[in-house]
Amino acid sequence: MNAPLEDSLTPQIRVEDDRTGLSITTLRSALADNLFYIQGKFPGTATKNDYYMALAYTVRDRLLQRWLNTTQTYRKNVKVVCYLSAEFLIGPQLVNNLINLGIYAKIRQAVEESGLSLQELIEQEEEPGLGNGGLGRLAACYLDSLSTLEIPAIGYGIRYEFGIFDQEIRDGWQVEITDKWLQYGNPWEIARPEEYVEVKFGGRSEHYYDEKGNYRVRWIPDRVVKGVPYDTPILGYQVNTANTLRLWKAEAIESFDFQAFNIGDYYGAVDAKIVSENLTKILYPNDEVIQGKELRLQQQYFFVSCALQDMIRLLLSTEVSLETFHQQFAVQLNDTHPAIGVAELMRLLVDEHRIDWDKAWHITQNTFAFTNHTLLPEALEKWPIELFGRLLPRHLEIIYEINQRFLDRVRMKYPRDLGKLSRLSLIDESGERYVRMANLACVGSHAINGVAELHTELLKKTVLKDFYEFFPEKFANVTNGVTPRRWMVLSNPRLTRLITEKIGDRWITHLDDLRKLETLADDASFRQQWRQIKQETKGDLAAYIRKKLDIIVDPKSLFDIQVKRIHEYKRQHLNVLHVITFYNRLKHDRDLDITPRTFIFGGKAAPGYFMAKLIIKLIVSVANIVNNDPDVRDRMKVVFIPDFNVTLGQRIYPAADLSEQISTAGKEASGTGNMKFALNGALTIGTLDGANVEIREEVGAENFFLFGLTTEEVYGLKARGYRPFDYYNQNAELKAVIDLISSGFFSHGDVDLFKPLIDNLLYRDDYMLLADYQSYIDTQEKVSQAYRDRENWTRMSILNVARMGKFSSDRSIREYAQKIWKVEPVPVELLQLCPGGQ
Ligand code: F58
Repeated sequence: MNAPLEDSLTPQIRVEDDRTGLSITTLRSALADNLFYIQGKFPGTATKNDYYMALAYTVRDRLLQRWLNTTQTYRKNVKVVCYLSAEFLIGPQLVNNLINLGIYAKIRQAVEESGLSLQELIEQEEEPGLGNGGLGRLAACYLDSLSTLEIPAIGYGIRYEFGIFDQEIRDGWQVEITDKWLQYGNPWEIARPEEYVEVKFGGRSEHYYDEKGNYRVRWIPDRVVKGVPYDTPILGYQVNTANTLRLWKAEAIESFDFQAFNIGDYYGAVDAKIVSENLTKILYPNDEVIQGKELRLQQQYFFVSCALQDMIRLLLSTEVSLETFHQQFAVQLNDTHPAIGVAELMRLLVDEHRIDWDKAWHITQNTFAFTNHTLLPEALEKWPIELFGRLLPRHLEIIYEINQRFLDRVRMKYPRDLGKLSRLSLIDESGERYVRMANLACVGSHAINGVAELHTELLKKTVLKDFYEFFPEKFANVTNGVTPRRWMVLSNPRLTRLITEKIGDRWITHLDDLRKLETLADDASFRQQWRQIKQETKGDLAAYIRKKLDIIVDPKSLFDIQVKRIHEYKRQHLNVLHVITFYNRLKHDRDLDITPRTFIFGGKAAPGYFMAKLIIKLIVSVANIVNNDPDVRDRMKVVFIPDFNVTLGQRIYPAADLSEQISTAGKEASGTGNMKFALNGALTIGTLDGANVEIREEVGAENFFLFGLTTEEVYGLKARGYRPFDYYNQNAELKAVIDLISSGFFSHGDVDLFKPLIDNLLYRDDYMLLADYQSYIDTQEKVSQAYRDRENWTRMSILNVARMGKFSSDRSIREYAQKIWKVEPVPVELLQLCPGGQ
């Protein structure tokens, strides 16, 4: 990879020694030192991984200086944002840190002078897959922006030993392989075992009178687990701010249960250790559909309790009163996964720190803010009361108390409206009783936001309607964004260089500057350069596909890409219906003058999600037939790239001509892949869903391929009674496609294989693929026509990029900071910190 930017960007460093110095000589000697002293290897016997580790430590040393300065600066009474998220999908760290430190080119030189290839070392890094998809990646983009904007922040989450599984495709089916990201050690984290906290589970609560005769409650747990923090410094771009991502690992309080050990029960003694450590073993790989698993609730409570105890300790280590907690911390709940924090903060304040209920409630409500990421009813978390009470008996009492006080206010506002009361209640009593986490989050927060304009409006009209009517002032929208550092500078060095040559580098932190490219859209030689870069980047992806999958694709064909988690609402199978339509048209008319296309898919399916796995099988089956059919050779190819993750995203987004954003209107909360594609010059084919609406507004309707029903039309059609079978019957081309799948053409004659998928489409079609089919096909035809006019396509591509300024996560974070958190930047000065001193 080429240097994204040269080192004119290197920030001023005042200390020059072996661990902080940035000269080539210092870097080269630091690399050799680390190979010897950390990896314990001579160059002759060192593996690539040894070199990667030595390099990573060389870079980490340079981060530490900034990180310690940052921590030091924050001791001075500044308000800190605490982003609570069960997932942080941060991606590989090496290159990002090189770029943010401004030493990419120097390190490359130092590495190459040692006879190594930087690219090869970069590829050694295992990415930490501590998230499922958009929600986890958003948290990572937000950490990048918080640091870049110099806003004091801590990300709190879970250090899963096994992150999202690695995906392999065998015989067309997804196979899940355990992700062992820690097996060779993680150079980016620093354990802080001395800062452990204890987290209780189970048992009962006990009511008593304290020494002053005040009525109090204490929790007598039946189990205690230790939470050990592991910190990863998150450096901002060209600033000295390095905030902390603090992930918690569960450990047993004692390595052995000595009582059990003494009576000879050796296995029993080690049992407790295993049970405790299981807590943070594995990330639940489901997206959108939640499973009410006890271990998942334990994970949630575990990391939230660790985080809140950590904040309280930080606060009490200063002179400041605990009653100012909400002035010191703004705590953002990334969906409902950390919503138990509302009850936990109340417990800590009331039971453990003896603050009275009303004051504690004021603090709590002013501390928390809640982001919702979904409209799918099946994704709303709720926990059976029995399970909840068994695990967190005191929290259940607290939730009942919060609920009673809240429902008293509801009754006051809506006397005799039992429907309202039962919908707003924190407890679902319609059948088996549940605790509703979204309701807890809404009541316990001062701000509630959706992640795109449409999504926020729909929240107010549907899933959170009653809350909106009760607390209208709490609702706000903050449209998602992505970090241009990783999603352009790092992943698209060629385009980064071209843009920077033309408009300077300010756009990297002020993405609106890309507007300056607009006039260049009319410059033929600029368009030529733009096209050339896309061509080369597509060439890189083609080479990857050939090497990994042994499929030859033509970089001159239109790269039509859909990468994201596999889900019925995201409609990868609608894309497949188009692929087969395209194929049929070619088969029926061999001389058809079409625009050659490469259809690329990627994404993981939740291991228990049968339909999603069947969709993958369908894609791969269609690919096998199409790619081996000489009749369509050179005109179409279909590729499923296995194991889509952050690293692969960095290769794929920049290589796209067409971005597929084709969810059923009203289902995708925002999407963020849509932004990464458009920022890298892909045009979008999409529905009016999530942030697509705003992307289209920004880039202009003429530069966006819109199709499909609107949300209102979806609702309307559902209400009138949707009959997918009629669409099938009335559309000969659609019928031919469906019949071809049913005939076993793609499944070696097996007519049963795809039956569940086809029956679902014909008789249910919850996501209305058949209703949108014709509009999608017609719009794809427009795409093909548009691609033929290469000059105009390039113009549209340039205009897309030029108008993507809004979708920087810097903009999102500024909005959170102003509207919700009320925090200001606190610049960090790089002081001379000598080890052992200060
Ligand atoms: C995603 N949600 C939304 N959830 O689907 C997407 O539209 C949005 O852009 C993104 O959040 C960021 O706001 C999502 O990724 C999960 O992965 C959860 C994981 C845990 C279980 C429930 C779903």
